[in-house]
Amino acid sequence: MAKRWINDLTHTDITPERVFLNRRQIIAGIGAGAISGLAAPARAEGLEPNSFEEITSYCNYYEFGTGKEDPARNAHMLTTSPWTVKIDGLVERPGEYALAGIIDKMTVEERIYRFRCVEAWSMVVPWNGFELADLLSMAGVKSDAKYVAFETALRPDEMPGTRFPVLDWPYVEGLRLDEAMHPLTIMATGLYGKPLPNQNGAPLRLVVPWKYGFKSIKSVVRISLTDTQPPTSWNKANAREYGFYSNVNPDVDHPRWSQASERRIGGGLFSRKVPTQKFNGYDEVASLYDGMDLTANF
Ligand SMILES: Nc1nc2c(c(=O)[nH]1)N[C@H]1C(S)=C(S)[C@@H](COP(=O)(O)O)O[C@H]1N2
Ligand SMILES: [Mo]
Repeated sequence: MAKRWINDLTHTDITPERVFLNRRQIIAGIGAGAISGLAAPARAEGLEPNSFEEITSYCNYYEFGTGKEDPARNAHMLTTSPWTVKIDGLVERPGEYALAGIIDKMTVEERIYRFRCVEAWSMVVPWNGFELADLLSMAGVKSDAKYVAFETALRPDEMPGTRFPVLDWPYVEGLRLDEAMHPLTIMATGLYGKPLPNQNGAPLRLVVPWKYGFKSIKSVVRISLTDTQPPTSWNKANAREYGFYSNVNPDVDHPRWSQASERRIGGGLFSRKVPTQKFNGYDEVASLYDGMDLTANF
């Protein structure tokens, strides 16, 4: 069992959306020179979250189209209730788990994470949800399990993007078991204290804040414990560009773009590029990769 991480953020650490907007207007009013000398803080908790509007209007969710604005336009078509998650493979208690029942058993907490996409941009999102470790413990991980495989819903009637072979549907992702059990790995059920908008992966999506955005699979319907490394959608689509690990790493460039810096989405003054931090600044995950060549295992 991974050691439990105690989240010291409380609800009051999350700036209410309205207050935050006002504060940003105030910040925008002061001279740029006054704050331009500040280096970006290491931890997402120290960064100003993106607005609800930014987080929900600039998305990636190819089941609803490949444009960044397509998910906001189309994802309302997805029926998210009732929702069941099949948990199977190397678990003691496999089954179809009703999401409503799962949430009753979990401690829902709000956390702010710096969440990055692969195209060298980033947002800071106040997610709420629960640790994946708690969900896996509920199902009972067998001792021979080594990986966790995830699968998104595939409903061509509700997901117009899946009528085109842009990816090999359904969208799939995977984590090594120790990554999955790490307390920073959560299943998000909401953001800004509201239910998760469909375009952000309602009703249940993975968030792995030290990895590139595509690892954080949306609208999860199946979680399987396996003893072999599961396939992942972007690796299947282009193995040279997308590896299994996909840890945020400024030292390993994507073949088509630098990954040394990132642009914060939105926020005027904050939209300048900032240096990317290894593991997105979450140094506590570094030991998961001790002895591994992260250039080969990108
Ligand atoms: N099922 C599914 N999950 C997905 C994707 C997708 O296309 N389909 N896109 C991924 C990518 S590339 C990113 S950057 C993040 C974006 O999450 P956000 O739109 O909530 O910011 O979702 C990831 N999860
Ligand atoms: Mo992405």
